[in-house]
Amino acid sequence: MHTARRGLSRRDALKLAGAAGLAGIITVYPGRRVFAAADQSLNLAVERTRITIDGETSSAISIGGSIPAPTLRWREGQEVVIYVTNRLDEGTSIHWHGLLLQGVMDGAPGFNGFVPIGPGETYTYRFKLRQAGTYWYHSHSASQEQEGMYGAIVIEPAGRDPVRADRDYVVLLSDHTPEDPENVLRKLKVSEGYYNNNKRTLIDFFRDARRDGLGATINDRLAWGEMRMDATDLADVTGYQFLVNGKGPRDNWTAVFNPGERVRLRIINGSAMSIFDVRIPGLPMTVVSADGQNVVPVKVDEFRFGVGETYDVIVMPTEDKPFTFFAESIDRTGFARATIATREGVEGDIPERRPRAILTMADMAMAPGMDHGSMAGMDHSSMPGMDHSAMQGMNHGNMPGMDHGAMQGMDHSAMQGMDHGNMPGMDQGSMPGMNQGKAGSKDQAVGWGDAGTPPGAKALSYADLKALSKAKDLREPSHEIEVQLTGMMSRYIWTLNGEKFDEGAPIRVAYGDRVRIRFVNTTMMAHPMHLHGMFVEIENGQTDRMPKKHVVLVPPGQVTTVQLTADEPGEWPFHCHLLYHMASGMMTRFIVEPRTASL
Ligand SMILES: [Cu+2]
Repeated sequence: MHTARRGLSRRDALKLAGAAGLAGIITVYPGRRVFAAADQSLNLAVERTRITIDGETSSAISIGGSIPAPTLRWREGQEVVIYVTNRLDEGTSIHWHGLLLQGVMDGAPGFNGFVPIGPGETYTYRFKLRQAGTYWYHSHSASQEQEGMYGAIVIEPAGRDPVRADRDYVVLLSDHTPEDPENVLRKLKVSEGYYNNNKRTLIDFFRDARRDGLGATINDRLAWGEMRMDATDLADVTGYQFLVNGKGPRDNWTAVFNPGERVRLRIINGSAMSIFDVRIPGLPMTVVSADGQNVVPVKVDEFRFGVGETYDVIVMPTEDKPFTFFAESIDRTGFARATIATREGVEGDIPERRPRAILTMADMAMAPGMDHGSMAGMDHSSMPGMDHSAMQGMNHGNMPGMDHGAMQGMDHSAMQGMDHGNMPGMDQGSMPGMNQGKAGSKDQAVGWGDAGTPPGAKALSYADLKALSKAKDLREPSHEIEVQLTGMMSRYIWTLNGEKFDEGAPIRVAYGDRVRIRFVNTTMMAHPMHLHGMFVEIENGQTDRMPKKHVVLVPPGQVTTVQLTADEPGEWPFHCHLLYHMASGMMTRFIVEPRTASL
């Protein structure tokens, strides 16, 4: 078992599962704990603790004594029993993210009759595992997830695993703030820009231009400031430490391999608020599973990783050298890092950091049928047919006092109609970093879609995901449910269809219905939309093999459609998985009513 200290080879995992026999409930966290209970049960205590990341210690909450919580290794078909004891002085809960189960076992307070587990109480979860794959579990109470309450779930298939691997590692990404999460939310509500240090210089430019009397010739409704949203708010909380399996970049979690082995990485985004761009320079990743569901293998160099999503990838390092697993948060305030090497204690190069993507008006103009009326503070009349010609009359020759230095990173792609040829006297040479609209330029990434992927490199797109097996329900959806992702960033209110949680009507479908859900993102942020209890299938052109997912990352200003067979009765949480968005109201009830109820 030379590999067991840090990771668990597939063979070892199977051996352990075998040793447990019918009981079969195994929890393993590399290097920390292995328990195999003979009585098919497992005890997990929730308690306050301290966590030390890269030498810095702060407050946290653990499940089962560690952060992340112990990896639960189970087998499809087993019935598992988990006793969760709350040693906090507040209510808690554990939600089994992505698992198909009875509503009350889903662990979301206020849904399906589940009530918070009170201080000192023990709650017994019991459910049969009806699926295989990579999932995770986390608190669904207050902001406890942000404080460390998350762990991985690995369910081995009952039959043969179509994915072959010599090594099997969980790579759980998370974000940790040394600050009290309740404080974070309070500050966000006071001022949405509190954590946004990357103020965009285009705003300054327009402001200055107005101050200098040029405003009359500029359609100032173009300025982002008018939208009461900050164009750089790809993420709205920063100051995070980004972790891999609980370790900061300096502590450097390491996965060990022998050259030539197939290494399976079960990558989970267990962050509260952080969307990442993930890559392993020099090591292509073959995506074999998304959100726990097998897909036709697709080879990529990188992928954008929404909160709550999971991807299993296979890597096959043949050289005896360290590779760096690198996950940059999309606001580029930091990164999570780990190492894949033939031994502990070595490290690979830290790749060059990429520029932050700047959202453009093009991002906002993408959404057909977008309800512009719901975009608070924005002058919608100027949006759909944005009149760039209004800028052509701008007399650039009269801009002697214009501070070109302030134009670094200015996004000209939003000004495509602007005739640069009419700008005599404008010293283009003094505008470093200026991007004349070439998306993907090295200097400045433009638009949500641009992760700064270098030419020739392949970034995963949802369109690439194709389910390994054919869908069971091929009916056309009988009706469509529109879910607008809405918000008022100036007051840090995030909503669905313009209404805060439990202010609007829940979504109701009948058991057995086949429906389409149409997500219309009217905001400037991406929202990873998560449905409990069921998988949705993304309408990505894969006809009878649409990928099944439990989290769908809906880009800013865009529309994403999914289909769903409502085959799990209950009252399921349906929410944005960005923790503070959910906490501020971006959640609803998705009710699957038994047929009898409608008679
Ligand atoms: Cu959100």
